[in-house]
Amino acid sequence: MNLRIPRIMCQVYKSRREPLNVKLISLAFSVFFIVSANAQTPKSVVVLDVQQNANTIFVSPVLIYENGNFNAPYSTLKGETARRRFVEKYFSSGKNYILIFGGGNAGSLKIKEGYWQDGAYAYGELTENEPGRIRGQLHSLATDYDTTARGSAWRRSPTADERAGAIALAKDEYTKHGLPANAIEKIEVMNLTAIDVDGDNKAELVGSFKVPQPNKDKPPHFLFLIIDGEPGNYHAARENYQFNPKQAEYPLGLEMLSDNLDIDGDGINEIVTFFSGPGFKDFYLVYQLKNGTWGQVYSGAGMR
Ligand SMILES: [Ca+2]
Ligand SMILES: [Ca+2]
Repeated sequence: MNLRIPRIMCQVYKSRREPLNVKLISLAFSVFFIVSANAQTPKSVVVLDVQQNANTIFVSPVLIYENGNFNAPYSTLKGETARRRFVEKYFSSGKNYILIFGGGNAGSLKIKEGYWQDGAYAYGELTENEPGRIRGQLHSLATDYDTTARGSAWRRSPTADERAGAIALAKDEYTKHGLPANAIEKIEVMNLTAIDVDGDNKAELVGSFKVPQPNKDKPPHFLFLIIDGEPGNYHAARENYQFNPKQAEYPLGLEMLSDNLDIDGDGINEIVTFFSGPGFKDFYLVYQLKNGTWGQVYSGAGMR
């Protein structure tokens, strides 16, 4: 209760000193809001990252999609206020979200408690049909945008052929980056997941690879790939090669799949990935397929 009083006071204070041009801008936004409410694409979608460690469900904000733009969930320039308002709006106890696993509806996520004091995050509860699917290093997503009408939704481990083809492609990419063959032979698959971003029931692959340096205490060469095509005829539809030789404290550069989700409602799922940073701060990227090319449409620092 005591948190609400200053917020209301703040709003009253703000409205008293609003100049005319601010009122005109807000009127323009109101008109736009009415128009866009009739469009097929959602006007505002929140996307959350979901992890499970033991019985703890940890939720953190990835982005808000609004009026065609992928935006940070809140401004970090406005200090605690913006962060607190985000948590009060989206992480209030009892709020429900649609859990996304494999690009589609996988049950629901209920917020147990949200925190803004030292970051924006929440703990939650899953009421999914198959609990335990997001255990271990896997992440999933949650959203307030109803995805039940979507086509095929699945996410699986690769077949032996898919795995062999993906590793062969990753080795080729490492060769292009100048790594010697004897180093590339030490390649490790950190994660390789088959998903279906376009609903044609044919798999696309998302892979995270590592080639260690001879001295294992030194930072490895990381490679993230979105892979298109058929086993034996794969190509890298998107690549992120990361080698940070001076970095020593944590594995900065390992980019992993969170999940895929059609955020903008155009029928093709965007791919959401995360980098783990220090202090459990994650950094998120979103890739979108447009005109046959996977472009990066969003990057956001962990909102902690
Ligand atoms: Ca597909
Ligand atoms: Ca889309």
